[in-house]
Amino acid sequence: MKTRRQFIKISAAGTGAAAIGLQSLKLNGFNFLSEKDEQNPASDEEMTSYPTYCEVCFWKCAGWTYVDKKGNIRKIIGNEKDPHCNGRLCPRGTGGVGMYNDEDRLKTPLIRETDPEGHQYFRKASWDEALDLIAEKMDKLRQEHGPECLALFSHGTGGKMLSHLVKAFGSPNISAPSFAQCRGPREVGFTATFGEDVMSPERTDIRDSKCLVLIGSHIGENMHNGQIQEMSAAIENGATIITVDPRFSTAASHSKYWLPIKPATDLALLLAWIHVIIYEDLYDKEYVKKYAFGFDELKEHVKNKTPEWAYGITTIEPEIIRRTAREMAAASPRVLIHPGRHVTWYGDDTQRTRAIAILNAILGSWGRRGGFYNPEKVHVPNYPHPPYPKPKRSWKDAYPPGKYNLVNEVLSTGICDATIPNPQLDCHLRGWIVYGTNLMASLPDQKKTLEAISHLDFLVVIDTMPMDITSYADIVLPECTYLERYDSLRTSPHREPVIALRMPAAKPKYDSKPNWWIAKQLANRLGLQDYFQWENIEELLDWQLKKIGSSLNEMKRIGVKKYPREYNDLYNLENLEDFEFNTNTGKIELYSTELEIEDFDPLPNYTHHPEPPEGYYRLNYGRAPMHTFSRTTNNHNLWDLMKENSVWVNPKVADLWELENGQYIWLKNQDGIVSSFPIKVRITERIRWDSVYMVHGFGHTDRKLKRAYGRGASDSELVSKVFLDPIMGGTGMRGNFVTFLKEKPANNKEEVES
Ligand SMILES: Nc1nc2c(c(=O)[nH]1)N[C@H]1C(S)=C(S)[C@@H](COP(=O)(O)OP(=O)(O)OC[C@H]3O[C@@H](n4cnc5c(=O)[nH]c(N)nc54)[C@H](O)[C@@H]3O)O[C@H]1N2
Ligand SMILES: Nc1nc2c(c(=O)[nH]1)N[C@H]1C(S)=C(S)[C@@H](COP(=O)(O)OP(=O)(O)OC[C@H]3O[C@@H](n4cnc5c(=O)[nH]c(N)nc54)[C@H](O)[C@@H]3O)O[C@H]1N2
Ligand code: SF4
Ligand SMILES: [Mo]
Repeated sequence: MKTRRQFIKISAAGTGAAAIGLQSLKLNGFNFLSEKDEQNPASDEEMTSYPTYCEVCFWKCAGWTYVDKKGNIRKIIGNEKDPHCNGRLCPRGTGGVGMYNDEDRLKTPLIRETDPEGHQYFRKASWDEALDLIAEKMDKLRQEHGPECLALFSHGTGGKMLSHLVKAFGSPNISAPSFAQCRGPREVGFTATFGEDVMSPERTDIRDSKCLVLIGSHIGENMHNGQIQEMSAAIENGATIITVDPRFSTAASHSKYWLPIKPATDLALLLAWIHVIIYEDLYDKEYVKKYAFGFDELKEHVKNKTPEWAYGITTIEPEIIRRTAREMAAASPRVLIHPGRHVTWYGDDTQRTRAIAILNAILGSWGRRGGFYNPEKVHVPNYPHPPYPKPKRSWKDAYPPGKYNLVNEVLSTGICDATIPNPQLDCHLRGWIVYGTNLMASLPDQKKTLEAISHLDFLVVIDTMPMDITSYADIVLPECTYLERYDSLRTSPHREPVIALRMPAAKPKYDSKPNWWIAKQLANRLGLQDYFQWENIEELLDWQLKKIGSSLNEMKRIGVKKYPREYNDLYNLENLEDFEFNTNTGKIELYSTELEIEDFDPLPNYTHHPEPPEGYYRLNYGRAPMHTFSRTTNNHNLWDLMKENSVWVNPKVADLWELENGQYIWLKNQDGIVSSFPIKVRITERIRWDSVYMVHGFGHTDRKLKRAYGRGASDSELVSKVFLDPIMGGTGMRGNFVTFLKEKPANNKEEVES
């Protein structure tokens, strides 16, 4: 591997920013935070509020940013009209101000330079200089290799403008880690069954559900706002919660049944549930008769998948499997087996989510109240522009023809594959723009990501913070935070079609700029100005809003606007209306013809996954309520609430290894990779003896993140082994195993700063 690009640490200056007092309040058992600004008692009347929607995670709750007379952002509160949040933000949304006043932010454009001794460093540059250089590199790539050799990684709202630029440039290679590293298998599995995907926010009618089954989904730690509020409402209304999780999660503690399943065996449980529901005659016969295809094949398929069979695999007792199946059937059709969100676990994830979809189908929950509702969104017209050029090649050329036919988004890991030169390919990707995604934390197998990076002609990173990925960039562009900019309208699907506006509450700090300006500036330099014919984003937004009966002025006043449903009923199958599903048979495919055509199992089968070797434990990871991935660990408001992660260890295991609570240890995985930093031991019964657990997003390697650097360990660096989903290329990441090191190993890469 070439080592041309040295890891450069971005320097930061500045002093500490004023802390905002955060006060915890309990909402139906889940911790929410309300903000209490103790330093400045300014009342709401003395402040001006501006509409926004949150960018701390991808639930995008709409809210109001309050600014005092001196222009300081004082607080963010939820917008009552918004169905994503109903007026309440989660701790991260409230603490979002910390993203704005983080003194470690990127402050100016940076360009990589090499001194005469070969030492590489970043030099501050003007915007003109940085944009000229990027345009020059993009143009060279276009001339010499074709525009398809460019890739964009983007996660977050601002990526839309960059995507528009990259499509205009002529490349189809636009990807987010939220597909192949997150919800991809679910979308492919549900589409194969119902002809439609689950979407974000999920179309789950949790609030009206009488029985909610969570398989892994750790709602409560996974803080997707609307879901938590709805789950609290369902619990208050007496819904039965069944949680399947090897760990005693927050959701498990609110459940009637907790099934502490042996990791990696959920498909056996799902097949046994389907068996019980069919063979005890508990399924929704009318619904299945009217809508489903392949019931007889399914019945035959699960004939021997008895609870006794599943017990041997899952360790869940047959009686519990039967009882929970009957609970679901008793609630049918107001039952919801949640499809999950981060579902890239073991590589058979599309088949596992297929089994979830099938279970929902035979219980008649799709299109019914308390099951899956039928979402709608507002269609906002695009500002007129010439058609995009038709790309001649794509990332898929890195694979044999026909591979991943069922994939309708771009695989992030596929971009890496298509960047590493391959003799069978006439072109490989040579330039990356990375917008709002910290690839070192979000992609598994860091060695492969680094290899791909080493083959690039150029790497541009657009971020707000000096993160792990910025250190590998040739050019770094500092974006202003979501509180300092306009963005595209939020048009996510929901029960009622709804739009939300984000507008700046303050001027961009330092020399940072918004994504739309960056995209337009690059377009001007690349001869693509016809794709950006508006002067500024206000003009674009006002034009779009007027086309849908609103205006920028109106939206500045109200922030959120709801529209009537246009196309279909919310519960479109409630009364067993005629309906043609978007599948080959026009039916809900219990037996998938689409998978059969592609030579995959048309009905899901249980497959056994590797077990940890002697002395190793399965590395399990997840979320903490007060952090989002790797993006919030340096946010002083949220850092105050949780400064580092810990590794959860079962007391039996702790005894065996003579580990003590609070002791710092290093983790080593099956490939000999040792965590860069030590992590604190947390001894708890809440984790099984065969696994350990840690919160994702910690263990930052850039010293300029003054709070986050070296705090806790990174699960991402220990996920070196990937179990690829053969159907859609998702990266199963839960088949990694770790052991404990009490001493810092010699030659460990990083040291902890005190
Ligand atoms: N606070 C906060 N909330 C977030 C996010 C965040 O960063 N911070 N991110 C958001 C995003 S993008 C996503 S995708 C979601 C992710 O949230 P989820 O979709 O809920 O996450 P998962 O990773 O699927 O689930 C983690 C749970 O799976 C359990 N688990 C591990 N192995 C197994 C197994 O083999 N079987 C079963 N049944 N369970 C297992 C773990 O113990 C853990 O409790 O969270 C969202 N919400
Ligand atoms: N090992 C492991 N890998 C995972 C997961 C896991 O739990 N464990 N989770 C997976 C899941 S579910 C998902 S969805 C993905 C998430 O993957 P990512 O979306 O890549 O998540 P982050 O690590 O938070 O990276 C976000 C980056 O965006 C930057 N950023 C924040 N706001 C802005 C902004 O306004 N503008 C710009 N330009 N940049 C901004 C942040 O500083 C940070 O560098 O990761 C996946 N990968
Ligand atoms: S759930 Fe929390 S972090 Fe996510 S968008 Fe809503 S308020 Fe922001
Ligand atoms: Mo995700």
